[in-house]
Amino acid sequence: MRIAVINGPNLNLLGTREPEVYGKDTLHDLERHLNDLGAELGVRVECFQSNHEGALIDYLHGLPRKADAVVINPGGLTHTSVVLRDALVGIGLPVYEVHISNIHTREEFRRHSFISGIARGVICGMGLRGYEYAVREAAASAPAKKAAAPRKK
Ligand code: CA2
Repeated sequence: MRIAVINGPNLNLLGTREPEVYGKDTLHDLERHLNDLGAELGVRVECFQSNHEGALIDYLHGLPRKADAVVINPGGLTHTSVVLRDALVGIGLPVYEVHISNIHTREEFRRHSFISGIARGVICGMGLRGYEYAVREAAASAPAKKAAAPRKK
């Protein structure tokens, strides 16, 4: 079982600003923790972060060959990106959406997510532990069913 953990724009700033909202740990701390957790659970965790929508989509397109589930915090793209949603649907893997903060108690524009409607699960407001919960859940859940192969004549 392989789990891709993806962070979108600005999440490389974790631990450097707004610690009251996003905590004190850096992205590097988070990724190391999730790699250790993967080893403990017997799954492979691969982490990726980009500030570029197109780079995230290119990365997603390569995932069906190397991952069984996606844990994603799309950052601000959560609230704006139809193309990210389309890419997540297109790859056909189970998606777990994570937000560090509770997007429902913040500004009105953060309450809508383009991703939640296609996600298998959504975790928000639990800080960085949300990623851990999502990885545990992805590791425990069955992968998405692959489309049936065409029958031989
Ligand atoms: O709560 C979350 O995880 C968010 O996805 C974070 C996004 C925000 O646009 C979403 O509404 C909710 C922002 C990511 C910015 O990350 C920073 C981290 C540290 C310092 C500054 C920004």
